[in-house]
This record gives sequence, C-alpha cells and structure tokens, in this order.
Amino acid sequence: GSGGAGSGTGNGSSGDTITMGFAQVGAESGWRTANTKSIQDEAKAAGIDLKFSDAQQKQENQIKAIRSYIQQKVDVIAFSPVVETGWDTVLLEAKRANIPVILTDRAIDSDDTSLYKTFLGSDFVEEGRKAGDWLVQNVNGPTNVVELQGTTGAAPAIDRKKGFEEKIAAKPDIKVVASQTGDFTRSGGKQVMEAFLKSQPKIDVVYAHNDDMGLGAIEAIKAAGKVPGKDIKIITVDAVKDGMTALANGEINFIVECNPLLGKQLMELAKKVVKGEEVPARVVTVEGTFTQEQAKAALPQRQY
Ligand code: GZL
Repeated sequence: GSGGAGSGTGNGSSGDTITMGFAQVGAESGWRTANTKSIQDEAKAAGIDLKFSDAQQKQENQIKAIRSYIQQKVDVIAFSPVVETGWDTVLLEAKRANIPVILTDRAIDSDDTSLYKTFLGSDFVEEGRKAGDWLVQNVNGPTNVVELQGTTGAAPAIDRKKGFEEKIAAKPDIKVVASQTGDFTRSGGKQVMEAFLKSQPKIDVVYAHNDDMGLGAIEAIKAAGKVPGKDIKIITVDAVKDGMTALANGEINFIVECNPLLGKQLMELAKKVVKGEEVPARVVTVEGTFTQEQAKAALPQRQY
C-alpha cells in the first residue's frame, strides 16, 4: 500500500511498491522518444511499477488512460497534457478518487491548482526568448521569418511563440511573415515549409518550435534548391541528436535545448507525493543553448 497517514490512496499495488499510471502524449518527435525512455528507465531504477500509455497526440486518449488508471487505483498519476485546456473534469475524478496527479513537460491552463501536486518541466517562454534573442543578435536589416508552430493549443507552442515575439520586438526589421502548425512532426514541418517556399517571395529565417519540424524544413529547402543554414537560417528547440547533428553540419544555425530527461525527478517527486510529503508547486528543468561550434563539441556526450 502507499502507507503513511493521510495518504489515503486506495491502490492496487502489493507491499510498498508504488504504482504509477503515466499518460504520454505520443511518439511524435525525437524529444518525445527520449522523454519516454527516461520515464521508463527511471521508474525501473526507482522500483516503481509503471503503467504507460501512448495517446497518439489525441487528448481523448489521454483522458481515457487517466480514467483507466483511476479504475485501477494506482498510487499516483503523471502525464504530459497534449494541450492546455479540457482537463478539469478528469482531474477532478482523480482528486475524488484520492489519487495525486503530477504534471510533467507541458502545463494546463486550469486555475484550480488543487488538481495536481506539482508541475515538472521547462519554461517554454524562456526557450522562445532565447531563440528570439539569438536572432536579434545575429541579423541586421529587413529579415523575414517563417514560423513552424508546435501542436495547436499546446503549452510549448503557445509559449515558444510568445517568448520569441517578445524578443524580436526589439528589432522591427525582423518580421514573422508566416506562421503555421507543423504539429511537432518532421512530416508536418516539411509540408508547411513547402507551402511557405511557394507562397513567400523572401524567406531569411525559419523558427521551428522543435528540431523535428526544423529537419522537415531542411528537406523542403533542399528540394527547392536552396542551402539550409546559409540561404535560409534555421533556429529550432529541443537539441536531440538529429537536430544537434544538423547544427554541427551547418544546416541549422542555433538550437535552444529542451531537456527531455525528466524521469529521475519525476520518480523522486512521485515517492514524496505518495507519502503525502510537501513538494514544490513548480520544478523548472535545467537546460541551455547550442551554437554550431558548441554542437560539434557536445555531440559525443549527448545521451539522446
Ligand atoms: C517540450 C515538448 C515538445 C518538444 C517536442 O517539452 O512538449 O513536444 O519540444 C515534443 O519535440 O513533441
């Protein structure tokens, strides 16, 4: 059982093994794959019994998974909400079932902060600021940007756009001339970039909300007979291996890191939450940025 006074969670686990139900977004990107591996590996290392589901980026599948974890009376539920809205009902069901919830990676917009114990993940607005700041420092004169947005309604898409725009406002010559979702996938980024290359007379920079869409854009740029990283500069977010390799090769110009290795911190937080111990409401991930030179140096040590 989960033991400890006041924890009160009914659970299906035997002995003091904690059972966690994790509702993952999907397998849309290299980042997600690394994130999933971290969660599965660290659950094993922590002796936590993990029930795991992949929602194929559909909110209704995540909600179904959370409901099934409530039925199974797990000790704790964790998930990365694919979009910010529409969670209050199912999280209220978890609260009534006395099962604590931990948010990881992406946030929800609910103002009822009693619906989850803590939110572990990056500051996406800051990631957008880092991208915008690099652009302001590295271009002069009229600069047309096309933006490949993440999944519509997802916290990283909303916030990376917000932080970027906040910073480029410093240079009115930098204009976002087109912005559309590529749903965080390589194919989505490629398709949207193909359309932009047809519709936009002059594109100087691509700002992609993740490496995978940036890599798709590179394919489209090459197919159009242009040189990525030179004719059209590219800024992405994540810093997964394929992105860092393109950065080291000069096809991408700057990457803002988004750390997917949340598993260890998640399992530590889960153990505290199940015991009814206090945890911080917000745990912000540590992460940096990479230039082409830094990517060459860092690549050999990268874990994902
Ligand atoms: C960010 C995460 C985003 C990644 C994408 O924390 O939610 O989702 O940046 C992933 O690669 O698809």
